Parts: sequence; structure tokens; C-alpha cells
Amino acid sequence: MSQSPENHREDVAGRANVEDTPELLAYYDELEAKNAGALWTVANKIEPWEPQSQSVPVVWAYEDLRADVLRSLKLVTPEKAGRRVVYLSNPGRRDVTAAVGWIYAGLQVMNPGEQATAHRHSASAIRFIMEGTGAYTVVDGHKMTLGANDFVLTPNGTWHEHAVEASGSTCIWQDGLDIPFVNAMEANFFEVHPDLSEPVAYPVDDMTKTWGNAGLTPTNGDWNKGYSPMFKYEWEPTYEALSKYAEATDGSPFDGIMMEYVNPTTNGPVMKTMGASMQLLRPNEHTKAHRHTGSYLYHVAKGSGHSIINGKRFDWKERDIFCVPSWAWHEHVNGSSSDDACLFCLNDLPVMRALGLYREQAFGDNNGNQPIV
Ligand code: GTQ
Repeated sequence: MSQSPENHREDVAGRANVEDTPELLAYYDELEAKNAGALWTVANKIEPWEPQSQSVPVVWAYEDLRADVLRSLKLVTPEKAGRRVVYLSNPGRRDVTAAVGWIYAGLQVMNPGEQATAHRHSASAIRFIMEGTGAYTVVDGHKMTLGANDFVLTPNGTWHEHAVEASGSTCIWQDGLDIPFVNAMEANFFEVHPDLSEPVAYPVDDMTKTWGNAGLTPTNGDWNKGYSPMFKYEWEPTYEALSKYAEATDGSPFDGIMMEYVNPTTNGPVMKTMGASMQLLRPNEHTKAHRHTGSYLYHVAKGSGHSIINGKRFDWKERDIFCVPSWAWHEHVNGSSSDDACLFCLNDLPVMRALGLYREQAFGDNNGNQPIV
């Protein structure tokens, strides 16, 4: 007779702790044959005491990947590939295409004059520009010019296409999507634009010009979609906002000077499933360790340093991407004594918060098995 395949016993009151016996093993086999099972053989596994991320912390060093990304220019065309992207995979999550948790990420590359076909999908996407000039994205007819460290939204259901002007240079940007999440929800639709491209229907950069003015909003502004109308957040005003805020605050001991990209009509996250922030670490800053639920994909927008994630050191520098899985302890260190470091972070906090799943805990808080609510 076989061993029960998954008998996760724990000698703790309230937890499953049933010994295998020949009779029980036969019983498990019978249940399995009927597409059923005994909860106590899996209960301790499927209800862990605290979140058990299968993702592991990873740094994707740009200097390691850049040549491979550029190599794809010669290997495939955007026409054949749809999108020419090298995706980031997490060694703990080979079962899904995810960089961390339920977040997908990739590095997309385009030559001047190239264009990818317009499409839309249920997954929401962001783009974070890494290098090159002349890149643009068209979202529902709104054309956005893109420069380094600009952050662009292509929300769930919007037509979008990416291109680089013929007068530009080879461009690389990071894509971030909630594809694994939407697939886990079994809710992903994909559609290619019937004309393969969508005409630009508005003045260039109109959404940022309309909605991206600090403290000012259009008097007759009308927007009630579930995502931010400010499709593009530019680097310069972002860095300026962080620098100004740094003059007015000591910042958070856990996060330094951190600001969230928001939907200007709600002050809430930019999209329903994914949020993003930019964090400034002052020279020599070393944040205190904490952990929280949710998946976090960092992109080093400026500077260099390291993070300690679940007790292990991960060095990073400008353009590297790294992840902090759910409930992993983490602290960040700016390695420079003279320059700021800035970390862009894409996360699934809107989902965690909307579903009542967000928890956080400071290192050293002794809450037993009860994380801070
Ligand atoms: O441009 O919408 O890297 O749909 C992967 C899937 C980019 C995109 C990716 C996508 C996109």
C-alpha cells in the first residue's frame, strides 16, 4: 500500500496530526479515485501559519541581460513575435510566467521605425523606460512620448501599441503586467486590433498635460473609469516631488522618502490591480526591516546599493530589477554617501487592500502568529 502522498502532520493543538494506517491509506486511495480527499492530509499545507511565497528574491542585473535583449533584435521581428520581449522568470515559480508572485515582467526592445501591433487584453500593464529615444505608446488613441524613467499605464481593456520613431534610437523598457493574476482568476481575454494599429486621436501627451499638474485639476474634468486618466508619469516631476518631500519630512524608517503614483481623480492607486511607487533613499540611508503581504518588483531608477531580503544581501545598481516576495523581510541600503538612490516599485497592493489581505509587520514586533492588522 502506498504512503499518503501529502501527510503534513503538526503536533500542535488545532492542527492536523493524523498518523497513516493501512486502513486510512486505503481510504485516501478510494477518495482519490473519486476526485476527493481527506482535508487533514493537506490542511497544514494549504493553511500555512503565515504566507509562504513560492517566489524567491532575485536580482536581474541589467548588465547581464542587456546583450541578450539586444540580441533578440536580430533574431525576431515584432511582426512575427507580436512583442519582442525577454521575460523575467522566478526560479521558485517555474509553473507560471511570473517575476514575483502574480506579477509578470519583461524587457522589451525596439529599433527606430519599428512598431508592434495594437492589441488589448484583460491584463493591465505598465511600462518603465530604461534607455533610448523616440519611444512612444498609444493608449486608446492617446500618444505618449517616452523618456528614461517615465512610467506609462496601459490599463485593462485599453487598446495599446508601442513604437519607436524612425528618428529615435534603439529603446528598451520594462513591461510589468498582472498576467499571472488575471490567469489565476481565469479571466484573461486578448484581442488584436482589427486594423493592427489605432490612429492617434488626441494631442500628443494630452493626458499628462490635462491631469498631471501638481495640485491642479481641470474644472470640467470628467473621468470615472477604474484607472488613472494620467497615462504617463514623467521622471522629472517625480524626482522633483521626492526631493521636495525630502526637505519636509524625515521619511519613514522602513521606506525612506516614498511616494505613490496616484489616480489624480481619486488619490487612489493608478489601476485596480497594480499600484506603483517611487522611493528615494538619501545618501547612506539604511531602512529598518519590515515585511508585508503583496508582491513587489523594484526597478533601480537611480543610484546603487543593496537590499537585505530574508537575511540575504542583494546588491543592485541603476537599471537592475529585483523582487521582494510576499511576507519577506526586507530593508534597503543606499550605498552612496553623496547621491540619492531611487527605487521604482510595481506591486499588487490594490488587490491585497481591496480583498482585505494586506498585513504588515515591523521586524522585532513580537506578535506571535498574529501579524499587525
Ligand atoms: O505590451 O501589452 O511584455 O501583452 C507581455 C505581454 C508586454 C504588452 C509584455 C503584453 C505586453
